[in-house]
Amino acid sequence: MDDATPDLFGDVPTNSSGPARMALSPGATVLRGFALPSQAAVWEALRDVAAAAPFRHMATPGGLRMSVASTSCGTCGWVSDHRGYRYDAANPESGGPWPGMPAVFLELAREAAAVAGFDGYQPDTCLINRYEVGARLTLHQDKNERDFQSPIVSVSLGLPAVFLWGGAQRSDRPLRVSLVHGDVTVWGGPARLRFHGVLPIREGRHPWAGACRISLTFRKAG
Ligand code: MD6
Ligand code: FE
Repeated sequence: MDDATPDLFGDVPTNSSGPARMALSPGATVLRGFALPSQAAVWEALRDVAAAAPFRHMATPGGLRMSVASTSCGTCGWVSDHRGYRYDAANPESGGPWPGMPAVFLELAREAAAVAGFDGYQPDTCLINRYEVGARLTLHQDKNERDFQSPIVSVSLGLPAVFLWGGAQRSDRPLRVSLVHGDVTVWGGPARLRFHGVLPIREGRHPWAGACRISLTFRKAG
C-alpha cells in the first residue's frame, strides 16, 4: 500500500460493465461498485488499522508462508500458525488486542449484507488481506467461525481479481468471477459453506493500492 493521500478526484477505475447486482448462487451476491461511495473513508481507516496492526505473512498449519499478507480489526482476528486456523482476541505480533473495527467498515458491511438480504448483520471481525502480484488463495471453506448463520461480506480494493466460486464439495467446478475495486461479495444462508478462492493476482497498478489487491472480509466469528 503506498502512503499517498487518496486523491478524491483522481482516475480511480470503476466497473462500468455488468449488472449492479449479480447472483452467484442462492445466498451469494456480487454488488458491483458498492464500496465506491465510501472508498476514500474506507481507505483512510484501512491505513489506520494497518499502522496499528501491520500486515504480515502468516504460516499455514503445514509450515508454509502464506502468499497473502494479513491483518485484522475487531474484537478478534484471524490467525494461522502451526496450531491451525482460528480467531484470537489477541494479535500474536503484539500480544495486545486488535484495532477496533472502524465505523465506516461496519456501516459498509451492514449495508451490503442488508442489500443482499441479510438484515441485522453484526460482524465482530474484519480480516484484511493484501495480495501482491502472484498471491492467491486456494479453494477452501470458511468454517472456523462459531456462527454459520451470519453471512460473509468481502470488499475488493485495488487490483482486480478472479474469484473462484465453488460448490458444496471441493471437487465441484468453480465459477470464475471478475472482481474489481469497489465490488462487494456477500455469501450466507445456503451459500455460507461454499468453497471459494482467489486466482493468482495479475500484474497491474491501482492509483491507491499500487501493485496490490486488498480484500476486507467481514465475519461474525465469536
Ligand atoms: C479474499 N479471503 O481475501 C477472501 N477465508 O478475498 C478468504 O476467503 C479467506 O483470507 C478464510 C480465511 C482467510 C481468508
Ligand atoms: Fe474464505
